[in-house]
Amino acid sequence: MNDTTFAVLGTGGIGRRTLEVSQHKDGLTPVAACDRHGVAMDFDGLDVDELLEATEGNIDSGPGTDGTRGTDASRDDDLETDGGAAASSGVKQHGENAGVVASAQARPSEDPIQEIIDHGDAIDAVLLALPNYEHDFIPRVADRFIAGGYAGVMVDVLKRSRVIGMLDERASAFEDAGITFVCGAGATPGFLTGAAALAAQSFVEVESVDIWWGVGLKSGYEDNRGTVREDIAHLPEYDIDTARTLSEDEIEAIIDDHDGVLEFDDMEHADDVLLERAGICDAEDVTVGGILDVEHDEKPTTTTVSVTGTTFDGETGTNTFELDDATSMAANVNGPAIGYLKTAVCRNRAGEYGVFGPAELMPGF
Ligand code: CWL
Repeated sequence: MNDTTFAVLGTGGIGRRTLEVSQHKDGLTPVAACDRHGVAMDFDGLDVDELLEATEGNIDSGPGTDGTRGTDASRDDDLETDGGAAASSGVKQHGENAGVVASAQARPSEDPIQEIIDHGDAIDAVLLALPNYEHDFIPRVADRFIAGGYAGVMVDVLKRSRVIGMLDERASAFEDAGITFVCGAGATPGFLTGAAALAAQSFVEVESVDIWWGVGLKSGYEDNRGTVREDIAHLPEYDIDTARTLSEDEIEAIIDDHDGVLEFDDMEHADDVLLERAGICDAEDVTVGGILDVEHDEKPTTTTVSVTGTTFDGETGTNTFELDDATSMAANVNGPAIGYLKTAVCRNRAGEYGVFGPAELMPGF
């Protein structure tokens, strides 16, 4: 595969770890990274070490710097939920992540996403590592790329089922634009959805797919505040709107109420619609749940995909796929995101455009 240039939108935990993982992969050159304050761009390849070092340590998280959970409310909200269109005030709020502009390679920008779109000819793939507190945020960012004449790959790591339909509505617009869009390409949906598609191959009829994840996030907590907030939105007492407005102190109190261990059942994760659109089972036969432990780095439970079905010769069985407890969420989200990105670039170069899910493509390595 020829060299692939890519950009990362969002430099929170996912954006930064994707840049880091890409350093271990052949043929990938990160050329742009942005957050809501600014953009770093270098078409000879970003200096990822410098960028990570500069952005990793610049968080004025007050009480968080001693390793306890901090109180910086904006830590992982790397782009405003207006699609990046609003001009940032340029004034750093107390406790706010200085973000990408802390890197010597970056400069402030009024509209970082537009700058990336304007250089789209030199960018093979864009990874959307954005918070999805508003369901239409990623679709609206995609609209901007379509409007700006981008013709390449877009990959997101979104979670919610309802967003897939919004992207499907844009399928013909992506096709006309020459965009190959892979949606839900993280761990779940993503890696585990793809694993379910493989596990289903023994069967002619799939009865159920159950995804059960375990995540330990003690040292990774700071990096994953956005993810934790999105997870809280899945608790029965909350929804996406109430979770978005919680202060960091309120999030901390919720976590403390649960002694640091949050269990989630029946999450609205897009694995269901993505397996249905791949023809594997009905969305209603898919469940996603898991346990998040922010007091330990060890996984509280083994991440397992269980696919139950019947074979052509009348047997009923359950195929399982497990992740090792030693593999981190960062490895299991960002590895697959890059794998799907690589495959999507091949598809795009072959002239295949539109919307694809993780159960329809085999990720590259
Ligand atoms: O979708 C995500 O953001 C991650 C998801 C949850 C914590 N919010 C679970 C990720 C599963 C990773 C499984 C593993 O590393 O074993």
